[in-house]
This record gives sequence, C-alpha cells and structure tokens, in this order.
Amino acid sequence: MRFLVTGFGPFGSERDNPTQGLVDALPEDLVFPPREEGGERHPIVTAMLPVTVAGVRERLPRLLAEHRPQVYVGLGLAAGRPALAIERFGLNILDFPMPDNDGFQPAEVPIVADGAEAYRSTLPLKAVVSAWREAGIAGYVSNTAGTYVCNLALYTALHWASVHDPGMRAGFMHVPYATESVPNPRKDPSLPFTALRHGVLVALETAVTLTQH
Ligand code: PCA
Repeated sequence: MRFLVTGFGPFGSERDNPTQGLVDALPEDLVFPPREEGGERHPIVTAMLPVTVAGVRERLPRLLAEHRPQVYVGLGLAAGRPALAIERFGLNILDFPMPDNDGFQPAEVPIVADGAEAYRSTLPLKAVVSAWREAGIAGYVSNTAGTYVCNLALYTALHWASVHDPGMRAGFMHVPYATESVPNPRKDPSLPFTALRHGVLVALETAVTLTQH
C-alpha cells in the first residue's frame, strides 16, 4: 500500500509548524505488521503544501495524480487543541479567520461551485482513536477541520477521490503544538514531538489493517 502524507509550513503568527518536521521525520517505508510478524513495506511519499488557496488547489491534485496513493493523510497544526485530532468532515467552504500566505482572505466562498456541501473522511476514524489510546497517545475524532487551508486540503482530496479514484482513502489529522516549540508553554497545550510522530505512524498502521481485507 502506498501512502501520501503532506505537511504545511508557517502561517499567520505560527512560526514553527510541527507538521513540517513531521513529514521530514517519517520513514520512507512503514513496516507493518512488525518485522517479526512478516514485515510488509508500505512506501510513504511525503510532500509539503503551501498555506495558500492557489497552492493547495494546484499542488494537491497534482500529487494525488502523480503518486496515486491508496491512502492520503494531510497533516496540519491546530494551535490550542490539546491532542491529536482526526477529522470527520471536509466542508465546501472557504471562510478564513486570517489571510493565507498570499494575503488572500476569502469569506463564505465555496471550494467547488455546486460541489457536495461536505465529504466524509474515508479513514477508519474510531479505529485510529482506539489505536492511539492503546499506544497511550491523546487523540480524538474532530467533526470539522475548520474553514481555513487545512479544510481546503481535506475537501480537495476527498473531492478528487470522488472524481478520479473512489477507492482511495483520504483524511486529515490536526496536531497540537510540539512541546519543543510551543510559543507560550504556560498557556498553550502541546505534546512532545515524538508523540506526534508516533501518532501519525499509528494512524497509518491502522489504515493498513483496515484496508487489507
Ligand atoms: N494549519 C492551518 C493551515 C495550515 C496548518 O498547518 C489550518 O488548520 O487550516
């Protein structure tokens, strides 16, 4: 099984986006089940997306068409959230609380004119949360990725799948600040970077187990 995992860089007042470090820190292959139990290798293709409407619209469909992953997982920073969150819905809306990195700030604009109002993530959400719990990682299902650029990535991937590859699974994980680079350690919740990385790998492993049958 081939994975595509994307991250984002800095945006708004966020100087350090842990998802940039996460895509750099992922292995080239996910070995699952573990080596002792047969060790299959699943390639992980990683890429960065610009925090812009134009960049995500252009780059993400191109990455999906080029790599044809069986599973796409977008990663983004959700400053202030206390734990890992796997998103349930991508919404057909751009309603930005701050400008993107091009200075563009759409309000109440659909992503796809006449597109579905929402797409539901095709990742196994509950199974991922259970696997996080078993691994001792704090995480939950979130119903919305917001109305900013991360939601655009989730909606764009699910829309692309509905048109080009209905068998592809796609979803999005928001991560909290990494403890190592949290701007206000006394005020903002965070998790150690190693826990964020472990959480991403556990989510990918869960996707392998549930898509094998
Ligand atoms: N988080 C923003 C966009 C990029 C990122 O990492 C969001 O939640 O939309």
